[in-house]
Amino acid sequence: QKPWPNQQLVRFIDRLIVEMKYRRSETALVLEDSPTIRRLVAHYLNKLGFSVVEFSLGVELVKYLQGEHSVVDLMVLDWELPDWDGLDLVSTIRTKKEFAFTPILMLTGRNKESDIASALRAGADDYVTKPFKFEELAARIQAQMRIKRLIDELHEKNKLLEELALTDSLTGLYNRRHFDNQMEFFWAHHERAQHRFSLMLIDVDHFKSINDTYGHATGDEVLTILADLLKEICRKGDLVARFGGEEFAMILPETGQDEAWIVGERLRLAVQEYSFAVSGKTIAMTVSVGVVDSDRGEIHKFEDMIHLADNTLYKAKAAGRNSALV
Ligand code: GH3
Ligand code: MG
Ligand code: MG
Ligand code: MG
Ligand code: MG
Repeated sequence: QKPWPNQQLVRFIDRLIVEMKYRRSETALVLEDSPTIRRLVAHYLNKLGFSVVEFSLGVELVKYLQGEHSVVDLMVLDWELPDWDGLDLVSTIRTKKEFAFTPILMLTGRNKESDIASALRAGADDYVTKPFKFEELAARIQAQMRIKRLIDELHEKNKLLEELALTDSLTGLYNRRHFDNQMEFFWAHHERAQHRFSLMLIDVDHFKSINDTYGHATGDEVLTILADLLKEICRKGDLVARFGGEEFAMILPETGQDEAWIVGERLRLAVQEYSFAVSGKTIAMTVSVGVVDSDRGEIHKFEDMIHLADNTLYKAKAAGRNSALV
């Protein structure tokens, strides 16, 4: 029914697709200096559905882990290696945040109880002694992967929730909460390092009459289209938010108010020229814009800046609307 896709839903689906792709090709790393055992383990892991990367030296594995796009789902590590002590290697891997919960299984000829305990203390999740039975190795790996997949899922959901908490549900723009946080951040940065920035407030002219004429649902869709237009017009690095109702805000980093005004004027003209097409009707509307920059003397906290921009916007309204003022 809606001509404009719900951006949040689109993002959610994109992410699920990424997750499914990722699910299909779980990667296991095998570090083992004996070629015979390494190949055997790699063969078994393949049978379990992993794509396997093999290493015979600790340095090779560490180099791989430092690589940019290394997604690792499981590591099977030998203890005794030509170049590295397996326990030390495990502790080293665990210090890296992205591998804090990656399942690590030690596969080693050492089978004293004290060895097992120290391996687990160093950060290994499980321990299998050589010679090993495939059945046991497979069962232990599956137990680790159950936890690993749950952790990944929780991470994924958490990221999504964090993103939703910043997002306005109607337009997909940043919401007021995130806008306020960003304003505070930019203001602090300005005070500390004299980084100038501008704030622009945008309010739809006579929006009430659009609601009255076409209905609230159409009004909602007009706001969504306007939000997309704002995102299109702003520059890379600018932050666009829904300030409230039919009001929007834009933060323009490293931008003085004259330059910001040019953006505001361009925006005002673009809205004026635009035909908002909703369910077969084309609706025309205009916006008023108030611009202020952080160098203005009367600003002592970020709220002052919002207040000033709001005053300027009010003047633009009083001057007859469809205008951008500094
Ligand atoms: P002006 O700003 O030019 O002074 O007039 P206006 O009619 O735009 O201003 P006013 O502040 O009186 O009304 C704003 C209207 O915007 C009233 C409110 O119902 C409507 N509005 C606010 N939020 C939403 C929304 O999320 N969806 C819809 N459809 N309307 C909204
Ligand atoms: Mg060895
Ligand atoms: Mg308003
Ligand atoms: Mg108003
Ligand atoms: Mg208005």
